[in-house]
Amino acid sequence: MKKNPQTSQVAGTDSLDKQNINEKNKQLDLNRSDASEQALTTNHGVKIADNQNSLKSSVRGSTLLEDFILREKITHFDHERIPERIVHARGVGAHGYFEAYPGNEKFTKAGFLTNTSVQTPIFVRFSTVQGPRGSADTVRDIRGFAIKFYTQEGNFDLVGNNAPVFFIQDGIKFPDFVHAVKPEPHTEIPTGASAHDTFWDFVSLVPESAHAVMWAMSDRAIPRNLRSIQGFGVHTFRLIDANNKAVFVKFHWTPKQGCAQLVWDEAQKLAGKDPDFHRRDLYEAIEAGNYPEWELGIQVIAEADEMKFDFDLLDPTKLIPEELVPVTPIGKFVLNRNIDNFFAETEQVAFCPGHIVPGIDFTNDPLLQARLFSYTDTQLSRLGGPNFHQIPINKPVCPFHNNQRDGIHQHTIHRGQAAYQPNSIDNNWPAETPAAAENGGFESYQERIDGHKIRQRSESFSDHFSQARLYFQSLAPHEQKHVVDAYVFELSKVERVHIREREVLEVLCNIDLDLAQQVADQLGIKIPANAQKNKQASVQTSAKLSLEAFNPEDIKAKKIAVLVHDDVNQSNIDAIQAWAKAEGAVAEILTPKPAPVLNTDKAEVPSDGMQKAEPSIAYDAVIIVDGDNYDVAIQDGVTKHYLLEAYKHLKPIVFLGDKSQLLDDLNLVKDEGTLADQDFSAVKDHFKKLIRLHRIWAREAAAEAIPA
Ligand code: HDE
Repeated sequence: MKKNPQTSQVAGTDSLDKQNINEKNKQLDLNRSDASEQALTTNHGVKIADNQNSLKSSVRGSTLLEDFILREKITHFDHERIPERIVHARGVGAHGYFEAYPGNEKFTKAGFLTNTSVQTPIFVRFSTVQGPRGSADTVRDIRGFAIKFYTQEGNFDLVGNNAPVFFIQDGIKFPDFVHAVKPEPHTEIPTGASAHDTFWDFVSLVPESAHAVMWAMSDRAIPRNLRSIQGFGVHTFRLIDANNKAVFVKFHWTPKQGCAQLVWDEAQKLAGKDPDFHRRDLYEAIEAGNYPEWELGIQVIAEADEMKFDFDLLDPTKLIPEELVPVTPIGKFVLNRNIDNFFAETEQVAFCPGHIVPGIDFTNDPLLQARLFSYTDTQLSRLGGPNFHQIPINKPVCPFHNNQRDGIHQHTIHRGQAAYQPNSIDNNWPAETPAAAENGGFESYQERIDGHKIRQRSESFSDHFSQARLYFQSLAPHEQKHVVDAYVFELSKVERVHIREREVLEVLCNIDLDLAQQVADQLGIKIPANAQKNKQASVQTSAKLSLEAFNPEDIKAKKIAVLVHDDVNQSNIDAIQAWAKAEGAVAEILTPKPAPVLNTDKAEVPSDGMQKAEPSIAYDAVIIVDGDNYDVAIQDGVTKHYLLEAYKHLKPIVFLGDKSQLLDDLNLVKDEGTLADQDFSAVKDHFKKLIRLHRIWAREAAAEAIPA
């Protein structure tokens, strides 16, 4: 993963005003330390003559306490770790920019959403929820998708997930939910998995979790890479225009790259063979100039329509079907620069849903309300004190001044005698800004509140099952099958039979009897004849809930494994490489050993990696190239396993020339995704279409016969 110096600069920003981006870069530059050609010193600037030996009383004598160089080095090392995030500990980040589309003034006065001539710098952090910092990327889990917008009016943090709904309705249940899903306290098992008793105990007792659990059991929770996930703000927010008129909104972000998922066997294998699979993919795509891009959109609901749905807008376990309220695109964002240092940027970035700017406001969603407190509070212990906003990755690009002073790790040297307000010594500076739109002072939306103090859940939050069914019924048949498989897999890991039964009989039966029956049959659970069907949602299916609605237009950055052996046909290799280059895809020549192979003219074909070390699970499609070498290929267990595994994982495979015989010799059932021809050029268009569609779903039954 060598860094390309060209892409470490911001690219793709030519057309627009770069002022904002440059400001953030300048700010980060001030804090970057590049030590090449610099002397090694202590933290206080003393040049070090010997960094290999501590100071001793004689060559074989005891170490001296006076060795301030040794003590400083060891002391710093002893304190290198900070607490990892309680949830979302495993993450990966990148820099980029946001551009607003024209016409958003009708919704909001927020400058970064209305000024189309500015590129607003952003930092994005993707994460899994359950696993610790060192856990695997490809586990079954919801993905966090947090965006920090460094706007001219302050930082706006949109801290979302790749599912539009959450597991609980009220923040007071969050510690319970997290304790249940995290590794169990007596063993600290399992890492990066929800397939264990405490998770299923909790969710089977808390039916409001039914909808989000369905998302977690679906293919959404095993994304192929992070470039191909959607993002959702989950809660309903408010946008406020220049006349202080408010609308309700749900935020959506949709990948231009399309959506794509792993198959479960592949996800599990990747967790072992390349636990950094998603991290590596994002880094390499950005280094190669394949900048991932998302469109930011909103579902807009007029204040007068707040009560018109058969669910409550304040309930975070509900989505708004796009058939009822379409998504209006309001801008796009691009990730185009990798981090320089994981700790300084990705680990120290501090998001908070409470970071909003004029033109955006909260609603009374009780989950959101608890989040507003939690995130800043957690940074006090993670980042060690109240000045974490001064850490370069968290610092706003706009000026910020107030009378907050001192505290651990204060970096600013505040000038002046008056650190209070009102003051006459400094003319009352820093001064308040009146709230009118043209001035820019923040003003909370003046929502009318009239009620009794009460600990109670609104009756309008009480339907927990109809949207879970809406989601299940909106999935394509292969996606539904994966949901069934996921419930069976997870519940098979639950040791207590009563928990399995409760989930099937009291949750799944209420969602969809057909789903419940399929899971029950495999677990050996009997469903009583009088099992209830729950009420249906007003919308029965919603097209944009299936991943099938998000196929990409092209095959940019898709990875193709090209299997070769000695005496390979060079002309097909040339055709493959020219085609991949033209399509922006990545074709890698994989050889039996790291050394080059020879083509039929005895010229060397360089290796991009060896088949044993670059498994099929890391690629989107496979080609095996022809040559005078069938006997070698059919004897090569690694190559045979490669093809069988790619077939099992439903990938398009091209068998060139003599290699078409492998289809019979490996007992593979021919289908739309097994292409055989003499000439790569003859199959390339069909191959491209299959890669774009990502998997050969029709092969699933045949693939079950292939050993994992
Ligand atoms: Fe979080 N969440 N959360 N969460 N969350 C954290 O903040 C919390 C919730 C989400 O990349 C923590 O800095 C509470 C919903 C993301 O740094 C913590 C509640 C959604 C990230 C916290 C929720 C999220 C976090 C852990 C219920 C989707 C990673 C460390 C009231 C809309 C951000 C930290 C990053 C992180 C609390 C519910 C998304 C403990 C109390 C709903 C993407 O403060």
